[in-house]
Amino acid sequence: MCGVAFDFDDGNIEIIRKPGKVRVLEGAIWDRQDFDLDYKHDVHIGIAHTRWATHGAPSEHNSHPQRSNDNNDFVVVHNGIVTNYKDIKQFLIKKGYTFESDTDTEVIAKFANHIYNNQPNLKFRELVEHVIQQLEGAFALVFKSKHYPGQCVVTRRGSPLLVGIKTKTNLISDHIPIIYSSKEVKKMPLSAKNSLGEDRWDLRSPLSRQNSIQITTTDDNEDLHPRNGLSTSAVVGGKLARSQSTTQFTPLNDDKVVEYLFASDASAIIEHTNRVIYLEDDDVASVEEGLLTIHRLKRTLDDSSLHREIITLKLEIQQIMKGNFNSFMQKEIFEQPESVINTMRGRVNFENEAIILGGIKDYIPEIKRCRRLLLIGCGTSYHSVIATRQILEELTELPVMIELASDFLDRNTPIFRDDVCFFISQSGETADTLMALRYCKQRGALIVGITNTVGSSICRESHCGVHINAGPEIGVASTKAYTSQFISLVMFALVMSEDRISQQPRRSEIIQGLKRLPDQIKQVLEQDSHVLDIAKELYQQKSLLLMGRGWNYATVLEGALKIKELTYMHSEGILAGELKHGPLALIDKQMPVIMVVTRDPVYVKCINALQQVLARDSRPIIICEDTDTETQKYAFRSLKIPHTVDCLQGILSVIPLQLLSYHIAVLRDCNVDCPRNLAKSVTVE
Ligand code: UD2
Ligand code: MG
Repeated sequence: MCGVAFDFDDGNIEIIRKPGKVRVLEGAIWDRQDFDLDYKHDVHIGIAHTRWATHGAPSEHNSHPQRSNDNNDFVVVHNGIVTNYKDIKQFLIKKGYTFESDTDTEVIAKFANHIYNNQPNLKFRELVEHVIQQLEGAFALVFKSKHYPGQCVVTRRGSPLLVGIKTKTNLISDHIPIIYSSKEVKKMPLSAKNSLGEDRWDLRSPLSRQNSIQITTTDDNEDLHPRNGLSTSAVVGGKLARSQSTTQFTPLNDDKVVEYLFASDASAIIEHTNRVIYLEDDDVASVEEGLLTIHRLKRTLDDSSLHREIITLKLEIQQIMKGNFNSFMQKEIFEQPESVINTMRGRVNFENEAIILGGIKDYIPEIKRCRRLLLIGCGTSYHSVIATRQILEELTELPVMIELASDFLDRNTPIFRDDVCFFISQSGETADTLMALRYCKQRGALIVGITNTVGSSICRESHCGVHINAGPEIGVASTKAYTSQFISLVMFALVMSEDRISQQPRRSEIIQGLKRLPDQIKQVLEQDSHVLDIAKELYQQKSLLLMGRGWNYATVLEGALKIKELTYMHSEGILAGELKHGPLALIDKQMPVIMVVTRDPVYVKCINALQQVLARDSRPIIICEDTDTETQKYAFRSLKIPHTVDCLQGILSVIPLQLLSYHIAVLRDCNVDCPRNLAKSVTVE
């Protein structure tokens, strides 16, 4: 989905949007006869957006820029998610506003308009400050308004945003001071009326006075933010105004044309300029009369720097798209501390330990009455259901069947009206899974989707579902989608057990475990160089066996799949309990074995299997808990992971295997992002 908004020569703002690819949008722009693309503006502001659908189906109305009204008084593009948009929407609906999209972003544009109607004297930047005081969640925003011609205001919180500066000449300064407002903009409760019956937004407070601070200190060097391919951008171009204050920089000579480019990611602007400023949370940057200023509402204790540095990027586009990573897969593995947060964002409340899955909330009573749960997927998605089956059984107290979609169809499995069937697919287009979905739907079962792609076939054809919100996954081998599917299913189990008093301690333990996960994932990722060392010892092998049981069985299956698909090496995930029934015959001194042993109820059984392997002279690589020195003694090499709640341990134990498969693939010279014979979304049977 994509769209642009730009200044029309009559002073209005024109918006063109398309649900499809950028190419389609470009075609639509050229096709328009009613405006002159060669018209020369002194100052021009255009804003544009491309994104994955996250709110509602892909359509023109759900594309950005979103607007305040038919006149396009305020237009905005947004990356991120506003978690309290429903409250704001409710407030605005009471005020008589009507909505045309399913997005969270539309409330931002409408809210800006609402504030403007009450306080037309505010500066554009101040108005935006009022808006963001009400927003919860994550955002990078670019605003443009008919009421503030030639101006553009941008801001961020939690989502990346940078300013590119393009001039023909050198800049005098290599930083921009931050201007702190002395006046606080207070967050108001979102009730339509206060006790006097007046509009609470009718603040009519005097304009906030500027307090500019111009002491400079050294700033922390900002690293490039690896991002997920979304891009928001705005281009502001124009002549620099004569009045120059010390808070702005100016090009050195007469050629005073400067262009500002706001974007979520350097890859969006690198072809125009390599000079950028990375904005920080709650920075509000605005361009007015060709001058860029950066404001913050108030100075807090953590505001160590008084300016934002202008950085010169030295990277190629490809490199920037992948951040500092060599491939998308590697980038996606390292994104997991953030992607798991995105999966939980707005859903898990760690304070009161409540979970809300908005997409299935209304169906929970029906699901609770079902006679069994079926979870159906292929490949990695199937492994996510193996990983969570036990916690689902424990917390739902329902029979849980798990199925590979193709096999499920082959068997013509009986399905009943009181079955609840889950379909798990990253792309939402997996052909086998989709056909299994249709098969179950025909038989009257309730259909629940777990997908990463809004508007996908599975999403559309399911009765309800959960978007895992892991962000686009480009590498063919799934990594962050797996951990996010895993968490989504755990969240579902938690929702199902919400009112069982006996399960409260268990739920509480899991929710606290979820809270620690992002940091623990970071700790596992820190082992990367150690994993590389192990990969160097393994990459010339023909075969690799992985063993585990209980909570870690899914991990060894998923690890083996990653190794197969990326390195073309034979690899097998073996249930440690099955060892004596065949696989033990494979074990000797030469056969590389990886075992996952964590301290959970099957620990002793795992140690047992380990002993049998050791008795055949094997030199196992063991993935175990960092504090478990006992098990480490048996290991030829060990990969240490932090301890977490049993049902979440698989999220931490799979990551070393993702890294291992990645490194082995690189060492074997395989194309990591596009393994041979495989496609990202398998849309054929
Ligand atoms: C919604 C918004 C989210 C955020 C949040 C705030 C969307 C897509 N999501 O998230 O961005 O604003 O509300 O509370 O607008 N669905 C299916 N099949 C699937 C997956 C989802 O039918 O495979 C349906 C689901 O039943 C729901 C809708 O799609 O009606 C959105 O699902 P979600 O998981 O994104 O919902 P939620 O409430 O977490
Ligand atoms: Mg649906």
